[in-house]
Amino acid sequence: MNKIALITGATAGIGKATALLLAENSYNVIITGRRQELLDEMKKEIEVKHKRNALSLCFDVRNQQEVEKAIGSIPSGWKNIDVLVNNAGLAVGLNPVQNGIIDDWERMIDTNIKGLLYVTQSVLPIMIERGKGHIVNIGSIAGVQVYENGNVYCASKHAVNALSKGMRIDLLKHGIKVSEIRPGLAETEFSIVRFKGDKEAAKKPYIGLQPLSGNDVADAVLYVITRPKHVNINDLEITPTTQANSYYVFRK
Ligand code: NDP
Ligand code: 8X3
Repeated sequence: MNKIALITGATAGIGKATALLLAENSYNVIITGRRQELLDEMKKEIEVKHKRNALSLCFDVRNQQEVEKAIGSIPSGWKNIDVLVNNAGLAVGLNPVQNGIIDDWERMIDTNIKGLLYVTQSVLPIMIERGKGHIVNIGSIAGVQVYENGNVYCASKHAVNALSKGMRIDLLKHGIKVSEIRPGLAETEFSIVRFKGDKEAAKKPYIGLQPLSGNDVADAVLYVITRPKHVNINDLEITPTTQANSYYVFRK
């Protein structure tokens, strides 16, 4: 029996790379995001190229009712979710807190914290009933460090860090593993979203270095979920070789 993995935010970047890598490694994948056309393309690619099954669910993780409806609609053959990758997330804006835009704050808090909670709570009854499962939260180095103008994004990823620890404790007795992966600079659509479509500004964080790719982080997800049953990777931090942390980056 092939295992089933549900990946949120599978239409781009880390989530897309993860869904494709897991499909390549014999997982049947449930792919989610808000862009239906991209989900359709992904589903086709997974089925044709990787010869794996894919189920796509189009919903906004910020809307609790939509989340519940989408997860509730999963057909019986797909219900036994082995792995949940809570990846959907974003940074919007990079302003000092005094100039912060309320809508940006709400988008980050609602997506990165509340969305992760809504999806987790919808999937958990299935894992609890089976007495097994693995939740992988995509945090960030911004979840353990704070940098100038990163205020609310960093706070949201600090919340992911705290939630990962809290979930791990609460789910111990249910045999459910919880891991957090904290990437550093990864070149995806992340920066384009953070700079609201300004492609020039979006390139700047990656100048003079080789950032991580979505595939590099996907590889870490695959490692974490393929450890033996009695082993859990609690935290895995992954940065480009030329990045030590949020403050020290060596650029040529
Ligand atoms: P991308 O912008 O490339 O991908 C983000 C994904 O999240 C998209 O598939 C998007 O899908 C989905 N998404 C965003 N908002 C929502 C929403 N409200 N409902 C459903 N899906 C949503 O960024 P990354 O791949 O880089 O980011 C993935 C995760 O990695 C995020 O949690 C991010 O914080 C984290 N991260 C990224 C780093 C980086 O440097 N890139 C470093 C550290 C952590 P759609 O638009 O179709 O809804
Ligand atoms: C994304 C990495 O350094 O832009 O979480 O916060 S960073």
